[in-house]
Amino acid sequence: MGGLLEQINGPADLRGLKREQLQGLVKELREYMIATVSRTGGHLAASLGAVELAVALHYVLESPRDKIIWDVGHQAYAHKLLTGRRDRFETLRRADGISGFPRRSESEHDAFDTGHGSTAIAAGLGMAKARDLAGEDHSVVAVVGDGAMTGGMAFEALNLGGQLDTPLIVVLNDNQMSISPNVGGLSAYLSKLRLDPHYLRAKSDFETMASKLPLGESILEAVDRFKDGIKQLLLPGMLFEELGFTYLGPIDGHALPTLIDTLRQARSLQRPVLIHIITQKGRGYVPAENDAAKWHRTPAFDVETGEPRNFSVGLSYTLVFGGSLVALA
Ligand SMILES: Cc1ncc(C[n+]2csc(CCOP(=O)(O)OP(=O)(O)O)c2C)c(N)n1
Repeated sequence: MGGLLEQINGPADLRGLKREQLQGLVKELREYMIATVSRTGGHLAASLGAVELAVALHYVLESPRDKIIWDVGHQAYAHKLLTGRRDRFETLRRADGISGFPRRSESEHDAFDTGHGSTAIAAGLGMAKARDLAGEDHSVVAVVGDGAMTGGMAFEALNLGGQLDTPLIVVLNDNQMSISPNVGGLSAYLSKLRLDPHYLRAKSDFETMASKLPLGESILEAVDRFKDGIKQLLLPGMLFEELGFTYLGPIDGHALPTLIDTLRQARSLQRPVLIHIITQKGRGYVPAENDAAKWHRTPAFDVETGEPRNFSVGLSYTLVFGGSLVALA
């Protein structure tokens, strides 16, 4: 381990670092994660892709006052390492060890117990509403993958969240993968946002132009009609905007300064915001970058070759559970 990670025993230590130190911390986190998971096995690829995000979130927010909810929770290893579980990380997914997913019983920084996908926005919405009722003002952030975003509960929560109009930040972590490559209409829509630079240029051109037009009544009406007519075609993120979220993005989810600035901007808006970040699943470990589906969840492996380690781990929970179900059937 290098010099930075061993100084981080909680998010407050991270916030004490200078901005220019964060990139070094990101590197150490990836190395630590790869070395440990090579012995324990676990969900490596998704967590490797969310290292900068975890660092940026804990740099900008003040957990546990602010709430961070990781959808599924399999991408939260960096979050675990930054929130006082570095020394116990070696016990990952073992009996009496730390869980592979966020657990409130494990840390005050785990805002919600996860495992099942597509729940984070709904949970975040509940926490945001509870905050409002209690007269508090902390931030609530739900991190959702593009795979989990296709689940019905995620859409139900977006549908309500935009209308409640209370501060809630959704980070859409778009790595183009579910366990395997993502499919379907939402996936195609996100690709369009990602790949077509015209969307981005059109958005800023339109905003500049609209702000320069003279403010006569008829012109304003015309602008409104014009906006309604073309915004569906031109402005990025209109699906989310129409649901009531301010859409920020797409941004590079591995560019720490952009992530930090965008999170601060989102928080200052004090309303429902969706930040669309583009990340690479498996980032920083070449075998996982090359085959993210295989590395979604890995057994213990040899770091040099990427080959599974050849030792018996005995019966798995899944094997026993599946076998019992079959026997009962
Ligand atoms: C309700 C539910 N269905 C299926 C799963 C199995 N599962 C775990 S991770 C995952 C992929 C999630 O993809 P995404 O949200 O894009 O996250 P990524 O792994 O790409 O970071 C799935 C389907 C689950 N955890 N919960």
